[in-house]
Amino acid sequence: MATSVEGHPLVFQDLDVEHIDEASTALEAIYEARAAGLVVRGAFPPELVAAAVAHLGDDAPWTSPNRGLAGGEIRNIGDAATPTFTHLRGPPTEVYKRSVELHAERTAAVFGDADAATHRLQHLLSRLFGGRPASPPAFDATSSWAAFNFRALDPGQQIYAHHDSHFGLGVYERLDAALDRTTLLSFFLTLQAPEGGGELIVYGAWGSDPGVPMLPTRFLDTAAIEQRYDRAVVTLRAGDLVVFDSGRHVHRVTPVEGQRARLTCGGFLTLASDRSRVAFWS
Ligand SMILES: O=C(O)CCC(=O)C(=O)O
Repeated sequence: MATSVEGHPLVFQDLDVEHIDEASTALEAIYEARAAGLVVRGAFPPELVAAAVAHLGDDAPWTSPNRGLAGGEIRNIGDAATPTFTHLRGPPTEVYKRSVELHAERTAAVFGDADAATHRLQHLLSRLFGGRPASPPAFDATSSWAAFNFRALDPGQQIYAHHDSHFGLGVYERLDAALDRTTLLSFFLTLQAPEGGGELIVYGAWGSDPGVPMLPTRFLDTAAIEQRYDRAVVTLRAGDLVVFDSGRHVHRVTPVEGQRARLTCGGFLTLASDRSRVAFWS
């Protein structure tokens, strides 16, 4: 951790999946900004993770929504409800709907089962919210939001500093009005860790802070943020699940080093305003 100069507290819990019931208030604590995030080690069974890695080779149906963003290209299977270089205001609703329609088939092709990963996420997120239900919210009368998408960061690529403030994007008109939009949390599961780099860094800076350092390009000024704010560096192994307050905290993923791509699957989550359930989606 860097020396704290200014910024918000960075409580980041790190626990083994066997102790998950000791974190039954974790999601509320993150949502209410009493903690920045947590890691659940060994959250997914190794055989499910290995099946996914075996099916996420170059012949999988990857797309490159950030093509042209030097050093920041990320490959995806399935859309994320975020701005990308291809869709600066996020995927249009009809584009996202295609991801919804293909989600079960794509997930079965990767994990060898259409539901196993979603059920595991439902179980884990529910445990982190005192046993209350966790599921993807309704997208329309017959389908739910896609539960997660797959991401690959190739050697040399990174995710630049950002915060995930996406509720204003058009596709979120489809999000259940009973869900809290105060902040957005991110979750992701590491399927394949890179040989080096690819760490998640979460800063004590919030995207909403007045004076958070920006470059003339409107990208966040990572060098200035590094100097000014505390940070949590999260090193993830295959099978680890991370949940953090990506809606408020500036964060990034450092450049991947070595020969191997960094593979993750994940999305976003929020709590119902009445705190009765958790909703997660890509
Ligand atoms: O590493 C990932 O899959 C995503 C990291 C990130 O920027 C996020 O979850 O918001």
